[in-house]
Formats: sequence, structure tokens, C-alpha cells
Amino acid sequence: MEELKNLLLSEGANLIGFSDLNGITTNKEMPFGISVAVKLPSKLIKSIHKGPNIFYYEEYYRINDLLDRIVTKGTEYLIKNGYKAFAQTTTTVIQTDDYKTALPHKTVATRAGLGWIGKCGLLVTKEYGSGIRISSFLTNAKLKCGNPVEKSFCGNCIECVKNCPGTAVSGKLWNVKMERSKLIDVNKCKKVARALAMERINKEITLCGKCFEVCPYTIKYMNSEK
Ligand code: B12
Ligand code: SF4
Ligand code: SF4
Repeated sequence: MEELKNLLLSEGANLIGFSDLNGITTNKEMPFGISVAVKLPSKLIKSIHKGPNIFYYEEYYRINDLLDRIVTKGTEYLIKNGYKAFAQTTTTVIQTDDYKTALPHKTVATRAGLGWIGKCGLLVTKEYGSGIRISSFLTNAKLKCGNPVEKSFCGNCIECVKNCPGTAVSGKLWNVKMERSKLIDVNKCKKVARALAMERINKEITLCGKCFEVCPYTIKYMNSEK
């Protein structure tokens, strides 16, 4: 599957991982996942220090479109080679009223070994911290999968807990059996992130990102890109 990886990289992916989702997904036809991450430009992360701005708003949509295109290309490649494949794009994924999806991109990512779930509930990678957006696609092609990450590497850090403007992050250390509600109050997050976006850019969107901007792993990435 080196060819698939190279294709995804050439389309703009920055991180790629393969995961075995047997026992995790209800989709028995396609039990393998491909996780794809695209980094946020470091100057964008720096720019949201005072809150969301138009640059973030535009990048949010640009990177979502890019991710949709990358996972669609990956899916087309697999189908062309005789496999089944399904792209989890912004239009194919269904979100429930309590802000859940059947197979979150973050689950596909931790099972591929790309990173862990931080205290704030975001995927944290050693390469980019949480300064990424992610997507995924599913297949029946037997992939050589990465080692799943099942524990947190946040340690005693509480930067995202201290700095969340909505006091939405509880501060618990993630493990694979933990429910999202133990980590983050999604209603508080959504309320404050929407209020910030309205106040700063006059847009109806959930846009904040303080939790990833202050993460030491994200900061390490930003400093490396100077
Ligand atoms: C609904 C949603 C929201 C809701 C709810 C947030 C939430 N955490 O669920 C609201 C509107 C509040 C929100 C806010 C934000 N969101 Co949002 N959101 C989503 C969306 C569309 C679905 C998430 C979902 O299914 N949640 C259900 C719960 C159960 O899953 P989860 O929290 O995603 O992840 C849990 C599982 O993955 C589980 N898990 C991990 N590994 C394993 C392994 C096993 C075996 C099991 C069983 C479970 C498990 O642990 C996680 C934490 O509990 C995803 C895109 C997607 N399709 O996945 C983006 C997504 C999670 N959001 C994202 C972002 C960036 C944000 C914001 C920063 C907004 C912004 N852009 O400024 C904030 C951050 C909030 C936060 N600290 O989590 C990114 C996260 C990127 C990253 N680095 O992790 C995503 C992936 C979008 C993307 N395409 O990149 N979001
Ligand atoms: S996006 Fe903002 S409000 Fe939501 S958890 Fe992160 S810091 Fe808190
Ligand atoms: S800010 Fe600290 S506690 Fe929060 S996700 Fe990053 S390393 Fe973990």
C-alpha cells in the first residue's frame, strides 16, 4: 500500500495511518480505516491567540475541502484496484443531535497509531500537536496497520484546562475506555466558541481552538516551523 500512501501525500496529506477497526466499527464490510491529517499553518495557529479570525475561518473551509478531496481520491484508488471503499467526507458523515458520529475520525486516528486523545478531547500528535484537521476512509483491503495508541501522553500538563474560555475541559487523563463527557462539556464548548466567532468575525460557526493553540505539543511544532 506504499502506492496509496504516496498518492495521499501527493494530494496534500501530512500524516497517514492505517487501522484495524474490527470490533470497533459496525461496518463489517469495511473493517479497515485510513486516517489522514492535514496540518494547520503555524502562522494561523499563532494568529488565533486573541480568538478566531477570518484567516482561521477561511482555512477551516479550505482544509475541509482538501481533506474531502484526499479521502475521495484514496477511495477511488482502492475501488479501481478491486476493493470496497467509503470516504468519510463532510457530506457523507451523519452527526446526531448530541454531536456524535458513528465512527469519529479521532478513533480511526488513535487506532492507526497517529496520536492520543488529549485532556481537551482533541487528537494530539507528536509531529503537529493538535494543530491539524483530520478525516478518514474505510475499506475491506487488508492493510498493514499501525500500533493503536491507548493511553495519554499529556502527563501533568493542564494548559488546555486553564485556558479554555468556556471552562469546558475537565482535566481528566484520557484512556481508550473513557466517554467523551468525562473529558469535555460539548455544550459549554459550542456555546462559547459560537459566541466568540459571532463577536469577532460575525459568523455563525463553532470556531475557537484555544485548546490546541496553547498545547505544548502544538507549540513545539509552531516553533519548529519558524
Ligand atoms: C461533533 C463535533 C464537534 C462538537 C462536539 C465535540 C466532540 N469532541 O465530540 C463541537 C461542536 C463541540 C466541536 C467542537 C470542536 N471541534 Co469538532 N468535531 C465534531 C465532529 C463533526 C464529530 C465528533 C464526534 O463524532 N464526536 C463523538 C465522540 C464520541 O467522539 P470524539 O470526541 O470525536 O472522539 C472520541 C473518540 O474518538 C474516542 N476514542 C479515541 N480513540 C478510541 C479508540 C476506541 C477503541 C474507542 C472505543 C474510542 C476512542 O475518544 C474521543 C474523545 O472521547 C468531528 C469530525 C468527525 N467526523 O469526527 C469534529 C472534530 C472532532 N472537531 C475538530 C475541531 C478542531 C473542533 C474545535 C477546535 C472547533 C474549531 N475548529 O475551532 C472544537 C474543539 C472541541 C474539543 N475540545 O473537543 C476536529 C479535531 C481535530 C483534532 N486535532 O482532534 C475534528 C476531527 C474535525 C476535523 N475534520 O478535523 N466539534
Ligand atoms: S474549542 Fe475553545 S471553548 Fe471549545 S474546548 Fe477548546 S478552548 Fe474550550
Ligand atoms: S494542552 Fe496539555 S493537557 Fe491539553 S492536550 Fe495538550 S498536552 Fe494534553
